[in-house]
Amino acid sequence: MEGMKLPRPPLPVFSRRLHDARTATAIGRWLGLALVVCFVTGVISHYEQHPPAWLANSLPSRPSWGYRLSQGLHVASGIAAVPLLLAKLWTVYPRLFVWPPLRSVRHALERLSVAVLVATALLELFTGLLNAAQWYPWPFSFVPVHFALAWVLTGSLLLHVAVKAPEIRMHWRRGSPGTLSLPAEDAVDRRALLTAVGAAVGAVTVTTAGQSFTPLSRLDLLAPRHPDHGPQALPVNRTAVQAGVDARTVRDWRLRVDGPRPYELSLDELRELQQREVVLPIACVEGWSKSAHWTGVRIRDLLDRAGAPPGALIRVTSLERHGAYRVMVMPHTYARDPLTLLALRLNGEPLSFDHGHPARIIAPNRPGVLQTKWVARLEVL
Ligand SMILES: Nc1nc2c(c(=O)[nH]1)N[C@H]1C(S)=C(S)[C@@H](COP(=O)(O)O)O[C@H]1N2
Ligand SMILES: [Mo]
Repeated sequence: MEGMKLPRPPLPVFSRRLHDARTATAIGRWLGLALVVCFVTGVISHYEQHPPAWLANSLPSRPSWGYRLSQGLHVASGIAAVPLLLAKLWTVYPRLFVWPPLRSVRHALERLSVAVLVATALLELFTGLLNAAQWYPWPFSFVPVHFALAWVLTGSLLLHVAVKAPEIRMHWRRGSPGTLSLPAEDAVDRRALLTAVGAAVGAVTVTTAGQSFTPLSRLDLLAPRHPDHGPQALPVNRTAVQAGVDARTVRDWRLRVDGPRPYELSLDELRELQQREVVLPIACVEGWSKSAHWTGVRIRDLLDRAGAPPGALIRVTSLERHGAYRVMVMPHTYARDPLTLLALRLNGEPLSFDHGHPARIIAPNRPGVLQTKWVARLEVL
């Protein structure tokens, strides 16, 4: 492009203050950390819900709080990334106006990769936030798009860090070689900016983390869910009315267990079997979690009675007619775990319709979407 001197249009002019590499690096490393935590926990969540064939019957059922922790971190790191991303974009946006806009092929590729990085980061955080609010105002299906964008985002982030490695190294710490040439009087402003960004991250975290981290539930002001709000002290995602389940639908309800020795049981017969009590959380993929006391029959006991082989994969079907979570497949690791119940009671009362009356699944270390409500049938596959 040598010799092609374009006249500079009247673009805005920026003084260097805080639009510099030191500020970008200081914010960028926290943003990078948040995005990496978000990516790793997101991949964990995705493979728990859609395991590849080799994992399908061997996902671990312990620790029982594992999914709650990983999904809590996923949503918290995603929320924390929002103010970090905004601050980072503010710091670097003058580069949008560099002149000439493309200096070389390398420069063009670098700008293109930054454009992809910024676009996917904004889209990923935005769709994730709206998902946590259970609002899906777009024509595409959330899960595959959010998952695919996560890989594009992570790939372009790695590329960006690789391209910028020399600059990052120069500005990593106060006193790094690159920071020595910066005007000393800017350091005060930079510290003020970083403190403000830190305060913003702290504020959004503290006012939302309570949706899954119950010690903070009283500060849970901004999260779309409050862990204490709901029938039987537990939130509800899909209500019985939404699922089309009511007293009429369950009047002749019997649990059907299909295996080498198939059988059926009424609710009264289920209540006569040995009851167990467990304390396990519902950990919703949309970001809220809450522990509860569940009473019911061990899935393992029901399967033994049907003559199921110990390593069998189990299919659970809800009496709900439609809905993405009507059918669930359970690896033997969960089906054989003594904590996994067909629950009949919740927090000392019979299950309400909204929580899955007459019977629902509760298993350790599983996403909420797989804790099937209104169970009608267990099948040994
Ligand atoms: N049959 C059926 N079971 C279901 C669902 C559903 O839509 N249909 N929603 C799931 C989701 S997304 C969650 S988070 C939990 C919530 O359980 P709760 O409403 O008892 O808190 O139920 C799960 N079980
Ligand atoms: Mo959920």
